[in-house]
Amino acid sequence: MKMINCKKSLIIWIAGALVCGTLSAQEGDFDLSSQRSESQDVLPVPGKKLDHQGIIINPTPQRLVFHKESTLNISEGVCLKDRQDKFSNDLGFVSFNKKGAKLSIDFGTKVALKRGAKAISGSYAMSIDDKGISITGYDEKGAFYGIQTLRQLIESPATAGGKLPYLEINDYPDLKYRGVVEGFYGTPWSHDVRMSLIDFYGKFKMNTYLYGPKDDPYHSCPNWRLPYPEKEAKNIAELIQACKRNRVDFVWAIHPGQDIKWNEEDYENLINKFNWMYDLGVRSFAIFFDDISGEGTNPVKQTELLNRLTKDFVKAKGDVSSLIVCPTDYSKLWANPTPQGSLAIYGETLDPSVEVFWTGDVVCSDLTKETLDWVNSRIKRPAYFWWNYPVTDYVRNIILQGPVYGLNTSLNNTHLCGIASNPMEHGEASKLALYGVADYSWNTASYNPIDNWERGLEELMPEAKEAYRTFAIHSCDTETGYRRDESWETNTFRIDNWTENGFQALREEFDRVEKAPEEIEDGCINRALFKELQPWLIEFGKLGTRGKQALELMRIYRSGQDNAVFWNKYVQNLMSREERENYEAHKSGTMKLQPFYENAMDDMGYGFLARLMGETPMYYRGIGSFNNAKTTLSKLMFDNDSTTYYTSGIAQKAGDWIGIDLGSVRNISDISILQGRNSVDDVDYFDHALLECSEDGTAWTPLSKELKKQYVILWNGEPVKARYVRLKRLESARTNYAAIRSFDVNPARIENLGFHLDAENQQQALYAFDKRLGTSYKNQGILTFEVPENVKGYILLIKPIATASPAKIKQLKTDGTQVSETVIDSAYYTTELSDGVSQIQIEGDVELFEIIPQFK
Ligand code: LOG
Repeated sequence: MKMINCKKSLIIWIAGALVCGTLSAQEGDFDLSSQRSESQDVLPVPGKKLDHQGIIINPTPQRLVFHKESTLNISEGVCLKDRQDKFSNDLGFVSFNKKGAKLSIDFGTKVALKRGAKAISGSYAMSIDDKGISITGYDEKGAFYGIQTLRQLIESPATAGGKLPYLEINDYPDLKYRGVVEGFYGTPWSHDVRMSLIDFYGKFKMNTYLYGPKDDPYHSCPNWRLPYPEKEAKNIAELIQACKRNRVDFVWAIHPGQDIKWNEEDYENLINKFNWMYDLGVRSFAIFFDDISGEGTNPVKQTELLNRLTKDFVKAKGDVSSLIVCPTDYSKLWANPTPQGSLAIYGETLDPSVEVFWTGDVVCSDLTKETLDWVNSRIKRPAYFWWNYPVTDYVRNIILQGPVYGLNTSLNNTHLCGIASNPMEHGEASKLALYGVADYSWNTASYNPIDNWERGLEELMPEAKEAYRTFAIHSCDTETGYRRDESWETNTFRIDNWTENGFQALREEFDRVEKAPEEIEDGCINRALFKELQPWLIEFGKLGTRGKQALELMRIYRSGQDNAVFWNKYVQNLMSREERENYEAHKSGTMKLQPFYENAMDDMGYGFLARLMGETPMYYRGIGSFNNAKTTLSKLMFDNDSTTYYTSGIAQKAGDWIGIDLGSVRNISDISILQGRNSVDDVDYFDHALLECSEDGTAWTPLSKELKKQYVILWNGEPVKARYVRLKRLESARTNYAAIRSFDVNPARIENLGFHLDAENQQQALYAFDKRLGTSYKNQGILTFEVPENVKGYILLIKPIATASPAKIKQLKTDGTQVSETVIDSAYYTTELSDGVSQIQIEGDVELFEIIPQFK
C-alpha cells in the first residue's frame, strides 16, 4: 500500500475544499476488503465442559450406550475378521492375536440394516460384548468410521490396560459433506501439511477436502488452462492416495472466472484441464466463481457451463461425482435478491445435481436458519455452507485458536447439504477449529462448543494442554470484522476499580501467559504445530510480562510512592515503536489483555503527569458510532504516526461518525484530521462529511461546511469551548470501511509554546513539551529551549539510551555563558535553575518523554 504523508507536503484548509492527489484511481477495481461488512456483535461462547469419564470420541456419536459393569479385555490383541478384506491397513492401533478377542468388521446395506444402522453413507453400528467387537458399516466409509471410533476408545484414558467397556453404538453423520476447503488467499499449504491434515480428516470422520488455494496459479489465473508441472502433479496424485486411505473425497477446484471467455476455445481448455486432473486420479470437481469481476460473473453463462460439463464430462465419465460451484453471489451482502438475480437463475436452470456454496449473510458469518432459508428458496436446493472460519487471510496478524461456535445446532440435511471450513494458511494451527467443525457437522444437535474445544486442546497438545489453553483462550478475537469471544475467564479492570482480589487473579493469569511459550516449546510434540504458533507465542510471552509489570506499577502508583521509582519502572514498561510493530505483526489478547495494558499505562501516565504538572494533561480518547471505536485500536489516530490508522472494520453507513474525547471542556482552536489508510486512492473514508464539536456529547455544533472527498481536514479559528470533536458522515453511497490515520486537536505547535525551542527535529522535539506521556523525542544532537521567567526548575522524564557518553544538561545565561553542566544520570531527573539562567541545553542521546516546568 502506498503511504503518502499529506500533512507534511500540503497545508490545505477546508474552506478551499481540497483534494490530495487523484481520488478514484482504484475505485472501480475489485477491492476485497471493501466488500466486507461483518457484524461486530460478539456473542459469548455457548456450552460447558462435560465429564466424559475418561472416554473421548470425536465427533460425538449419535447414540452410545455403555454397559460398564462388564469389560472386554483386548490387552492380548484381537483376532481380526475383516469380512470384505478392506481394512487391514486401518488397524495400526491394535495388535493381532488369533487367540485374542474377536474383532469383526463388515459393511453392506443388508447386514447394516439388520444391525440397526441408518441407511445413509457413513453410518455404522458397533457393539462390544462377550462375543467381541463388531463393527458394521452401511458402506465402506461407515465401517471405516466405526474403526475410528474404536481407535479413540482404545486411546481413551479410561481404557488404559486394554479393558473396553461393553457398549452399543448406532452412529451416522447429520450432514452429507463434512470437510475443508483450502480456499484462502496467501501461501498455500505445504505438501506435508496437506498430508497431515488428510489423516486428521479421516480420524475425525470428515469426508471432503476441496483443493482451491487462491494463490495456486494452476487453480486460478493465470495458469488454470495449463497442466500442473511434474512435481506438483505428482504431489496431487499423492494427496489423492492419502484421501483414499482416509475415505476422504478429494475435490479439485478451478477458479477460471477472472479471465474466462465464454467461447468454445475456453470450454476446451477447461475440459482438457479436467481430463489432466482426471488422469491424476481426481474424481470430484468444483468451479469457483468467487471474487471476480467482468464477463466471468455472468450467471447464465456459468450455469450453461456447469450443465454442459455435467452432461459431457461428469455423466460421460461415469465415475465422477456431481459438480460443486461457488457462485459470484456467494453472500447475501451483495447477492441480487430478485428473480433476475444470479441465485434465482441458478435455481431455475442449474442441473439439480450441482451443489452450490454459500457463505451466509456476509463473507465471514455465522450459520443460521434464516440465511439458509433465504438462499435455498432461490437456488432451490439445500446450500453447501462455505464457512469462512478459521480463515485469517483478512487479518493475517491473528492466529485463531478459539472455540468453534456460531453454528445453529437445530439444522439438518434438509437445510444444508454440508459444511466446508476455510482454514488459515497455518494448517496445523487450524486443526483445533477443524476438530470442532468435524464434531458439529457429524452431530449438529449435540454440538457443545466449549466442551469440544477443551477436548480439542487435549487432543492436539496432550503434553502441554494447560499452556496451550492459556494461549488459545486469549487468541480468539479478530479485533475487527468477524469478532469472536476471547478471554472469557479473565476479568480486567481500570485503576479506579482496583481490588486486591481482582489484582491477584489477573496477576496469576498474566503469569500463566508469560510462561506459556516455554511450556509449549517444551511440551508440544507436533513440532510443525509449534513452528506455526511460535511467532505468536513470542509476542504472547511479552504481553504476559508487560501485563504483570503494569499490575506492579498500579500497586506503586496507588501507594503514591517515590516518583522516581514509579517513572523508572513505567518507562521500562512502555512499548517502543519496534515492540509495537512486532506485536502488531503477531497479535493475541486483543479483546482484554492488551487493552488492559494500554488502559492501565494511559491512566497512570495521565494521573502521574497531572501530579507533576499541577494541571490537566492532554487527554485523547477515541469515540464513535462503530463498536470498536472504544477499543484501543482507536489510539492509532493519536500516535503521531500517519502510517498506522484506526479502521472501523465494518462498512460505514448513514449516521456514522468518528471522534475524540478530550476528557474535559477545553478551548479548541486547531484541528487536523487525516482520513483513509492513505490519502490518494484509498476507499476507506467519509467522502461527504461534517466537522462538529460538543461540550456535552449530545448537542453538536458544526465547525465546517460540508466536506466532499476530503482526506485531509484542517481547521483553525477563534477558540471554541468543547470536550468532543467528531467527523460525521453525511449522505453518501459509500459502503467501505472508514479509516482515520490521525485526529489531532490542539496539537502542540511551535508557535503556541510561548518560548523559544531549537532542535534537530523541531516538530518532534515538541513531543517533549506536549503534556502527553504517549509521545517522546529521541534527542541526538543539541536541544535548546528558553526558560520562561516564572520557572524555577524542571523535571525531566526520560528513557536513558545505553551509550558510552550519557547526555548532559547545561544551564546558560542569555549571553551564552555556561552556568552549570551535569550528566543526566537517572530516568527521573530534576534540575533547579541558578540565578540568571535563561536557556537550557540538552546534549547527547536521550529519549525525552516530557520536560515539565516547576513554577516559582
Ligand atoms: C473468498 C475466500 C477468502 C475468504 C476470507 C469466499 C467464497 N471467497 O471474500 O477465498 O478466503 O473470503 O477472506 C473470500 O469466501 N472472499
